[in-house]
Amino acid sequence: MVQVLDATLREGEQTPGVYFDRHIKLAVANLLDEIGIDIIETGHPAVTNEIYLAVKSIAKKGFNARIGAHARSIKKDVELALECGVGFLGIFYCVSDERLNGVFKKDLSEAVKQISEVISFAKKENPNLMIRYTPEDTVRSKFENVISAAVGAIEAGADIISVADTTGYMVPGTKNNMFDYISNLKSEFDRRGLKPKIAVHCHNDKGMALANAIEAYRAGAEIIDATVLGLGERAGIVDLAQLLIVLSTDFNEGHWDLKKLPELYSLVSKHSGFPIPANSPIIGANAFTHCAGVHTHAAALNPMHYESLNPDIVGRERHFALDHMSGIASLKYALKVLDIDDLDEDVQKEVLEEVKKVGQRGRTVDLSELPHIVESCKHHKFIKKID
Ligand code: HCA
Ligand code: CU
Repeated sequence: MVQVLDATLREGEQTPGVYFDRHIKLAVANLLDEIGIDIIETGHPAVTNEIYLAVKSIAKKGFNARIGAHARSIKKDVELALECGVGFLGIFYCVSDERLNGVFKKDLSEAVKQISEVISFAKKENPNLMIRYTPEDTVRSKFENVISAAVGAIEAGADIISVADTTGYMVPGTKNNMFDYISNLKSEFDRRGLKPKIAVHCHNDKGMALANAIEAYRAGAEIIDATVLGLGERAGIVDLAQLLIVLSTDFNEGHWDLKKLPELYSLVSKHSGFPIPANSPIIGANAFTHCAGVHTHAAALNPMHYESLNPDIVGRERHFALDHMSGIASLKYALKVLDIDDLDEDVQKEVLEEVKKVGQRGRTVDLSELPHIVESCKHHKFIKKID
């Protein structure tokens, strides 16, 4: 059974300008827990005292989800995370020669030593702690470096190795694909008799994050990172709702309460200041709205003609937009929803003309507006009659 790690409160807060107050972080964590998210990464306690306090209060809530903190491979970061009482600790450290030489002025063996020491320390302090080690920018780093650091981390007590596509570099079907990467990594561990869980963290710089995450899953990754609205550094990471839907509907991995997703998304959208684009899959205002006459005609007969996802899966409803594209089927559908069943065909036609006129002005007619159009058309017919 695959697990999903939500990183909205950690990676998501690395979106420029996004900050969640402590009580909002708690509310987000609460909803994530109600949805049944397996691991919640709540922040990096060394960044500010506010984050430290937020991580601590979430960890104290007794959620079913495993509560995690993020830390650099530095003892001080780990101590702060341990003080918060988390059950999961994500430690990251780069392993590429370029970064080690250029930024840290260290060679690989010194880096591996530091990673191993910090992980052994954390494990000794709390043997029940689930520890994930991430070689930052995993997929662009030299494979031997990744293996040395990961093996060192596992021997020191890491339970999970995460493959980070920190720059959204991978593309399915090319030589840089996640399926092969995870498969190769797993066989390296197998050869050494090591059995860490494999996690994956995919950035979305080329819009490939979800596709890469699914590739990783198919190759055996057991934990997948995501955030609400795909928030995160630059173009962000995998979108949580999209990931949960694909895992549940296409891979039979359904242990999440998907109906709570819209509430979670509005909460995060409101407090991150990130509007939900209308055409966003699953959550966007238009995600289950049919528009063109051909579509609405067929979808009114049977929604499967134009839907591969039933809106009910997230507790939403299907809509038929009324605008310049609408045909009589859309209008009839809307009238039925409004319980208006006494309109002559000629009035219906006139109502449709009016709807199209509004549509040509660049907006849709919503259901609260339609009865007024109906009334004015009825009135028009009445006036014509007495003339
Ligand atoms: C970061 C980088 C990171 C780390 C992922 C991880 C990445 O912002 O610190 O620790 O698993 O994308 O590599 O998010
Ligand atoms: Cu990241």
